[in-house]
Amino acid sequence: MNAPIAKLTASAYRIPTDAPEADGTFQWDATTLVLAEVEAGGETGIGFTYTDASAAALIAKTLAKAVEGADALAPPAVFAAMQHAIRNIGRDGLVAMAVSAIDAAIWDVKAKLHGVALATLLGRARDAVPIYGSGGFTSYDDAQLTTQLAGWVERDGCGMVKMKVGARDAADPRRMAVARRAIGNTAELFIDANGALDAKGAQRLTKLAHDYDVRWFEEPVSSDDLAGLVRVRGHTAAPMEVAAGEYAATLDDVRLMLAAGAVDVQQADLTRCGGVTNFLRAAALCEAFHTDLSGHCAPAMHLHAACAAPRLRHLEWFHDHARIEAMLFDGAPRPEKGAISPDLSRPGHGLTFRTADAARYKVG
Ligand code: SMN
Ligand code: MG
Repeated sequence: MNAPIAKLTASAYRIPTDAPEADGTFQWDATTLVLAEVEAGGETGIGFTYTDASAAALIAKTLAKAVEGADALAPPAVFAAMQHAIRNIGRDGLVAMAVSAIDAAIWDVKAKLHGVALATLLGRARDAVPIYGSGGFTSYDDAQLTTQLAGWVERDGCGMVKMKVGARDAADPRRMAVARRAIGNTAELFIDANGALDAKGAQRLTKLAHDYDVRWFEEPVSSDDLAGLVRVRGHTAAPMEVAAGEYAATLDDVRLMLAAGAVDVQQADLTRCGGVTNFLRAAALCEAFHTDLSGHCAPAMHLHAACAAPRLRHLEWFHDHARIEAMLFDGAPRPEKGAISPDLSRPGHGLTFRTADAARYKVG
């Protein structure tokens, strides 16, 4: 049995944020979603990533040539064909994101052709995945920070929330105090510096963060600086953990981070690291290194693979992405008691793109 891929298409949508947003090293006022659609055996599968709209052209013009005609029931073989096709245009960044969206769409169509939920096809290790609310942007005032973080704990039942730090050193202790007041003493507080600090600056912030019982310090220094992450991890006392990995585009990126001992918890983003195929391989690497894995952003794309991944600790309920996925996809997951779970009665990812609602945001 096989199901040749009849068509691969792509489109892009730029959705304004609901308020100006910033972290330690970047600011933005819109998010672009790039959607890949694969037709095979009379079914359509979808996958998406958050990146520049130019990825849509890369998918429809360049990668479609490698994918069309290949067997949708053999996602790892299509993945290998895509890797072969991109050798001379660069494998990371935008290209890895385009490949990730296509790979996720192929797994979706495969599960639909088998008439089962993707989590069922992959093989479930769990039925639900804990989420942590994520936002707490450095552009927010204290009232915005309080409302957003408290909402995740009180409305969605999250046991963990993450805020951004590192934009203005002097403001961070006050902002962490505001966050801790907003979420009470039970929920865990995470911070993410997006690589804004050097190792000494991170050490200073680590000491201050202990006063607010911060449990997770993400990208204290640049993820390119594995030695710096190792240093920060060395002076970070339990229960605070160091995490990084959101830019990993290949298994080697994940392996090098794990082998360096750079993190307590490895992060990987299915929409950047090579789709469902490579996310599960990254999960196997984490298992081999006895390290937990956390899925970065795009919760609706991660959910089914996260149910299948060993040592999966949690998924990131990132404000921009949770908002966009609820706006534009029927079947987008909804938090319940701090977790999300797949609807196993819907084949594939269980997501349907609301084309008409998305039309006003279309940019490619
Ligand atoms: C992040 C994700 C997506 C856009 C900007 C920043 C971030 C995170 O580093 O981990 O949420
Ligand atoms: Mg981050």
